Amino acid sequence: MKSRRTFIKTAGLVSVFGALSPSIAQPLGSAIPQSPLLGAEDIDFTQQPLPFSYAALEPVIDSLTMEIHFTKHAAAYAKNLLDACTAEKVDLTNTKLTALLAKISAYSTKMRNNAGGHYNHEFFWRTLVPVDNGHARMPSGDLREAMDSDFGSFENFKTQFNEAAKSRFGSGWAWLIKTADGKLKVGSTPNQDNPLMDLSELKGTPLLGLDVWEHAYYLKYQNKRPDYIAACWSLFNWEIIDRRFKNA
Ligand code: MN3
Repeated sequence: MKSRRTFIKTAGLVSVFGALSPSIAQPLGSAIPQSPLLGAEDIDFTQQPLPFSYAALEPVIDSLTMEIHFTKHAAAYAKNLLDACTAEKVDLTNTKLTALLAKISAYSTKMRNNAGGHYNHEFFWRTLVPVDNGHARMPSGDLREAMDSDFGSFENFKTQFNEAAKSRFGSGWAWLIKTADGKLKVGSTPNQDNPLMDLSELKGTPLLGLDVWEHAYYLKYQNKRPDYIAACWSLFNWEIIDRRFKNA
């Protein structure tokens, strides 16, 4: 088991990082490039380099959207999170971001928006793989069985997820989560809230999250959010999502 996982991890690193352009491969600050195969457990308070180039998700997500999304929107959440942590005296060396999210109601709105914004984007990038990566287009094994059991079928899950993503009014995220009682559940959160937050109506461990803010798709899809949602299914990395399911 262990050697297989190590092999997959190494192969993934070579194939994904091998395709990086030099500008993207530069670590941000002192950050060390993370394996794109990490599920979510490595997400901390700093923005990590993208595990793919800006153009890697074309034609689903265009290069300019990806660049603006990463270098402007996501970078701003990360910076504002650190500012909020300084102002609200968060001990960064002894605090896990997930623990902070779990008691986000004790902090400011600025902390809520930016801790959520930063976590959600780091989580999102790790969920995506280039279209022609040869990856599975649907889950298998335990996760697939859980989907059959909790939704009836993968297609039913997909329909529910699409509906959650389409119907989220204004800005927000659609999620697949594992609840505390071990069930799979689909839902959405407003703005940059997420299911790890104590004040979220939808609560559980995120397995898959989709950004449905207009900044994520407007340049290419304009008002057609459903087209963006439909296209994103070819980018989801079911190996990662399955790992999150097993670890949750
Ligand atoms: Mn976004």
